This record gives sequence, structure tokens and C-alpha cells, in this order.
Amino acid sequence: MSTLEHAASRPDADARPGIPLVSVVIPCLDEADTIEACVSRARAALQEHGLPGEVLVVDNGSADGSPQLAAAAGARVIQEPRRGYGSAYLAGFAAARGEYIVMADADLTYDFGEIPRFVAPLREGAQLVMGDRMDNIQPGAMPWLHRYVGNPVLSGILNLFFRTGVRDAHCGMRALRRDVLPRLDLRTSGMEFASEMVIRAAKEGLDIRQLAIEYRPRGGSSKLSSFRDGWRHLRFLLVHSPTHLFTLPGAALGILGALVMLTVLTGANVLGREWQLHTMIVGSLLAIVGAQVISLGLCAHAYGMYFMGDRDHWFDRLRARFRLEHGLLVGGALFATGLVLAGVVVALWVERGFGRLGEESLAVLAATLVIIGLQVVFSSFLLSILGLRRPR
Ligand SMILES: Nc1nc2c(ncn2[C@@H]2O[C@H](COP(=O)(O)OP(=O)(O)OP(=O)(O)O)[C@@H](O)[C@H]2O)c(=O)[nH]1
Ligand SMILES: [Mg+2]
Repeated sequence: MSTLEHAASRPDADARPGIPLVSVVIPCLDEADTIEACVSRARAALQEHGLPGEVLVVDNGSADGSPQLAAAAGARVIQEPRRGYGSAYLAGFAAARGEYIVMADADLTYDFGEIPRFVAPLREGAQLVMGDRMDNIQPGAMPWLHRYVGNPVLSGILNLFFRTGVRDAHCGMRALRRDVLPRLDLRTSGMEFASEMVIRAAKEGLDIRQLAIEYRPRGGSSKLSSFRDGWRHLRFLLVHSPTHLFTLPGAALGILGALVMLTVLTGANVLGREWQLHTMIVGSLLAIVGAQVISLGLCAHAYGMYFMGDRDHWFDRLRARFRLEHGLLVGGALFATGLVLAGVVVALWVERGFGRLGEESLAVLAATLVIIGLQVVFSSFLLSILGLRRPR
């Protein structure tokens, strides 16, 4: 194993004698066909542009001799026992010594000659530089499913949820300043690491720049599993955005449920007919599920803010205005209204001499209000519990 370091002293303020300025980190799993060329090209790019640097290859137990080939080509090889693209990068970042880190795959899909173009914006103050492959995908480089479905859909959802402004959020060639790593606090072990970095960078308000690059057909075989890794990305996006996972769908369900129940109760003519008990049951179901999903969403927001360092202005304003007692009052009022309506149904039954009773819709409304009222009361307590140990 060896490290590539140029003794050449540079006038630049960021160069420190004897310490690499740039660490090129390459995750590698069974890439014997291409790893040597990747390491050689990365080293050549650093050398040609007078960038003191090192090339790190992070291996996860390749069975095809990739680590030996990488070491022979001049890389420092790191062995990471935990599997996965994210785990490999986390190990590589921990071992990297350069002020700037350049990331790229070991399959020759990216041009290592671009390293200086990625480093230049970092030296000018950028904190993350993202490659953008979308206008330069060579024939055969990306399967149809990824090009026209997976990438645009996942990048679209990512930007809808997190407004990162990054066009090609899954691009594997990127660069970042090593000193932003503590702020990014990256944790994921799989391919969703690519999304995590972009989302965390946007949440931290980092200076993100984008560079158009080429994407070439890979050598060797792909380690990306379209559906498994696609789902891992989607799952990551959902669990990090309670607004889109819970609050918005919950509000939509709740409002729809309330409208459906109102239609039945007022006997309004909708779509040319009046709606009865079965529709009332559907409305009740929607309203109850909606309330439940919203309360779970509020708890998820609270957890994110108190324990995961999320910043959420919307939830912050809500928290400043509403206390546990407000929740108890609202829940209690709904519960009491439900009980009163249930009492009315019972009174009507008594009045009719305990005979047949046709107040099903009113009974469903009463039950719905009792259920939602109790839910609001207990969710308010849960929110309050989550806030007990929140950081000051
Ligand atoms: N160390 C390590 N590297 C991995 C692992 N999974 C993938 N890699 C490497 O991470 C890089 C990205 O994986 P690829 O299979 O190229 O995935 P991709 O670039 O999204 O898909 P393709 O377009 O098919 O190349 C490659 O250099 C892989 O060798 C892993 O579990 N451990
Ligand atoms: Mg690849």
C-alpha cells in the first residue's frame, strides 16, 4: 500500500507541506476489471495538476482481488467490514486526510480527469460540488428504467420534499470539504447515502455547486439493484419528511372525511343523488384515519426536532402557540360533543319506547367525534412527553 503525496510546495493558502490536499475516495466491491485504471487515472490527474493528494480505495471483502490490484496501482486500501456503499464512504471519509474529498465509482463511469474541476470550486469556497450527468449520458451507460423512471422520479421527490435544487442527486462523482463532515453527520450504509448527503447539505444550507459531467458505460457488473436500492432511497426520503409522509396525506384524508360526512348529514345532493349510511361510514373512516395520521405526523415532527436536530419553522410556530392544555381542550370538546350526540340518540330511542331507531348517521358521527376526541387528548400527552427531554 502506498500513498501518493507530492512534496511540491504550493503557494496556495490551503496547501500544507507533507499533508495531502485532496483525498480521492473510491468505494469498491468486486471491480477487478476497472479498479487499477481508476486508481492510475486519479493519481495521474492529481499529478498533472500539481494537486498533492492521496487515493483511497475502500473495499468490502471483494472476492476478485480488487484490493490487491488497487494497492499495486498506488492506492491506500481501507477494509471496511460493514457492507454497503454508504459504509464504504463513511470508512473512507474517516481515513481521508485531505482538506478536499473527491468521490467517484470504481467502474470507470466517471472521468477521473475531472478531479481538478471538482476541486476548483471548493478552493473558491464551495462546500459540496455535485456532478450532473443528465445531459451527457453516453449510450448504454444508464439503463432506460434508471434514466427515465428511477432517477427523475427519485430526484423529483427529493426536490419536492427538500428543495435542494440539485438536479442529479444520485450522481456518484462529487466533492466536498472535509470540514463539513461533522455538520453533515452522515449515517446511512447503503446506496441511499447518495441522497442523504444531498439532503443533509441542503438542510445545513451549505454552498452547493453543480458541474456538468459525462456518464460512461461501466466495466464489470453493476452493484445497484434497481428495486431494492430504489426503495431504500424512497424510504429514506419518506422517513425524513414527516410533512409529506404524515401531515399532508393526513390532512387530505381528514378534510375529505369531514366533507363526506357533512354531505350525508345535510342530505345534500351530490352527483345527482343523496348519500346515506354506507357513505357516512366511509366518511367516518377517512376522518378517523386522517386525525390519526396527523397526530403521528406531529409526533414525528417533534422527534425530528428534539432528537435529530431537524429545523422546522412550521412546527416551531405551532409549538410556540399551542400547549398541552390546548390539545386537551380541543380533544375534550370533541369528545364531549360526541357524548352529547350519543345521548341525543339514546334519548330519541327512549322517546320512541325502545323501538326501532333510524339515527344511524347521527350515531356514526357521535362515535367518530368520541374517537377523534380521545385521540387528540392522548396524542397531546404523547407530544408533551416527547418534549420532556428536548435539548434547551
Ligand atoms: N466497498 C463497497 N463498495 C461498493 C458496495 N456497493 C457498491 N460499491 C461500489 O460503489 C460504486 C457504485 O456502485 P455501482 O454498482 O457502480 O452503482 P451505480 O453507479 O449506482 O450503478 P451503475 O450505473 O450500474 O454503475 C462502485 O464503485 C461499486 O464498486 C459495497 O457494498 N461496498
Ligand atoms: Mg457505477
